[in-house]
Amino acid sequence: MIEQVDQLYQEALSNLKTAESSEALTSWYRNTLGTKGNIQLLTRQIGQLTKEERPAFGKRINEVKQALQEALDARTAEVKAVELEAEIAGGAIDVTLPGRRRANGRLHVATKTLREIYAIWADMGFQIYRSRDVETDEYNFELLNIPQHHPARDMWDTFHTTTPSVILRTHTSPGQIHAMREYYPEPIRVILPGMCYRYEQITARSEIQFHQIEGLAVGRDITFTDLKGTLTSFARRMFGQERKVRFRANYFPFTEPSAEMDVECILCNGSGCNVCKHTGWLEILGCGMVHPTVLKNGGYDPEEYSGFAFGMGPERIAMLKYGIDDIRYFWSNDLRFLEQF
Ligand code: FA5
Repeated sequence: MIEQVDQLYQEALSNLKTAESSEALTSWYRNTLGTKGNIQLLTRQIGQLTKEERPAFGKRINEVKQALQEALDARTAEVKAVELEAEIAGGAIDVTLPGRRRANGRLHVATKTLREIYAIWADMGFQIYRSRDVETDEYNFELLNIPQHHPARDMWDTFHTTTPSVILRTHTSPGQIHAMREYYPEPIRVILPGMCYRYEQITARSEIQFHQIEGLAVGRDITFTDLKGTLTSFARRMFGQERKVRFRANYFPFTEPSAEMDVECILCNGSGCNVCKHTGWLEILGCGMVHPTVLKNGGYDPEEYSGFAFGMGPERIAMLKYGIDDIRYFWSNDLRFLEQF
């Protein structure tokens, strides 16, 4: 069988000399040294030899494999050099072709909107207060005047952790309690931005994860007039000085009285369209005077102090501002959407 090895070796060497392209070398390798090549097939026949014949056969096969590999390397270098020369001689490079533009990164539309909102509130003297995403039931509900049995809990279903009473916050409002407990007895003007989580059906208007920006002002003699003036000023800075706003009575357990604020529809200027459902108004936030129980839970005496709070959804605001018709675009990572902002 050693003669067969030698014969294969000679044949392979002479075939190699006739291979004149990279493709021909690849196919030579496949037929000779590859896993289904001739040398490999012959190696598998070692089982037919006697125990005494096997070492000499194995040794010769290994020598031949090594020699063929070296011959292949040398031939590859020759062929590559010829191919390169042919390529250079074959055609000049067209340096007038325009280059490919490098794709620039940019801020996500949600981040842009958040920063725009931060800037307006900073201008009005509100500082950013960061609060946690993972909350206890006590902060997310109870201290905000929503006890265990309260039906208002149905408005905010959430995700629970394996630790009892530890949940993902459904709104940024628990940050009000953290801020009050930290700042008492100082007056407070803060905004509390961050992610919120709700266990609810995903639709064109609702996600299970979205940003909110909460606002809180606490001090002496703060009235509903302050709330209206401050929020109106915010809306005009955000949507244009001529923009009309209105307040509608609403219910939140942690504010009393409570309201929702609408701005005149940005798309139809109040004349009625599909986006505003032909009302001429768009809801942008919930607000109200901080409930005495919540003030007390934050450490402030409601006889001496009062305050207002509000909560808005920046993604919904961006949807209105840029005419985005589906909130699911925000987190689907589609560059065709993201590159528009
Ligand atoms: C609240 O979450 C109250 N904590 C707001 C508040 C704060 C009222 C302080 C009074 C005082 P609401 O559930 O309406 O309220 O949510 C507030 C805003 O969050 C909505 O106006 C909307 O813009 C946004 N939002 C609520 N749910 C979703 C959702 N599933 N997807 C996207 N945005 C949402």
